[in-house]
Amino acid sequence: MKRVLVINGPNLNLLGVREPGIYGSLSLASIEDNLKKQAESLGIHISFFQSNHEGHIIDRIHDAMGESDGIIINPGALTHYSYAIRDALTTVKIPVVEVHMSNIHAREEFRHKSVVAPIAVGQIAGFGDGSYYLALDAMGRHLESGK
Ligand code: CA2
Repeated sequence: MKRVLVINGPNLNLLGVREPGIYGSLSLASIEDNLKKQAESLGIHISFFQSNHEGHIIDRIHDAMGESDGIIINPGALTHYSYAIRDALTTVKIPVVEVHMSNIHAREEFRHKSVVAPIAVGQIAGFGDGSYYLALDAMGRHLESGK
């Protein structure tokens, strides 16, 4: 059974609590519940991690070595400037799918750049909570392909 870790970065613990206009009305716990059901039907073991602290996210990425076959990550605003998260993801050599609820390319200029995307298998953005489900499907297909 393939093991996938879903990481969410700063402020994503507030999903469903504030700014439903941009990020929808589902809480992170509800999205994780949906992902758990989807993972069951795909035969994937899934686990979750959220932190508002860059260093904790980096520690979790390190701990994924030998433990996870794929990482789905929404690094939040760290997407746009954290070379440390990019380096951690590169170092552990685990395939990465980057996720964003909003279409970062249609928002403010500073959100257009992702320092993570160049080291990811791919990026999914703009589908609200659906971005996470598309990412799990994409990760499943990537792991199946054996590439
Ligand atoms: O669209 C995304 O998923 C983002 O990663 C969300 C980040 C933002 O900085 C990125 O540019 C795009 C922000 C997450 C903030 O989440 C909140 C959720 C509810 C209320 C307030 C913030």
